[in-house]
Amino acid sequence: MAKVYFLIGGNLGNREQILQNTLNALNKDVGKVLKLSALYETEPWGFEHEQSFLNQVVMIETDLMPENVLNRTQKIEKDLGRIRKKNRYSERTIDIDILLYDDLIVNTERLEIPHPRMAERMFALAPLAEVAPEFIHPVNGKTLLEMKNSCPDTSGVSIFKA
Ligand code: PH2
Ligand code: MG
Ligand code: MG
Repeated sequence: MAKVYFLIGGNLGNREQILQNTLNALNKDVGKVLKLSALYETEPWGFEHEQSFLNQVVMIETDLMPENVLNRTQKIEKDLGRIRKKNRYSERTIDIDILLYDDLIVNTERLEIPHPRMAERMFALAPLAEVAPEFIHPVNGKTLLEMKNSCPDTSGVSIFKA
């Protein structure tokens, strides 16, 4: 069994309800949910929008290979009403990103694990370091807490619901 850390979040619709529906779908179609961070309210990163995000990290135990995890999470995004725009970053009901899959390194056309931009994103590192502070990033060798503490991102991140 592999342990996979996901970042889930969105800024459209009933954000809290959509995160709950996402957790239920992950638990059913990907694997057992073992750990959850608090819910974080986070400022849109990389684009402007009037509605802030709710983000959460979830740790799941699965026997699916990374590509199959991605297939399932993309299906869940679609089922929950995700509409992809052409812009690189834009508002959305739900995004499910694989941050870490054990200490595996994957670099394919479809999938990069660890998530290549997590070091620059407090909206990912704050909930991730809450759930797994001592986990060592397989590429840079730092703990997730060290990564959070050295993250240069100053965008707003606060606990919405513990
Ligand atoms: N996801 C992005 C881009 N910007 N900003 C916040 N606050 N939260 C996100 O999950 C997020 C983002 C790309 O997927
Ligand atoms: Mg994302
Ligand atoms: Mg995504």
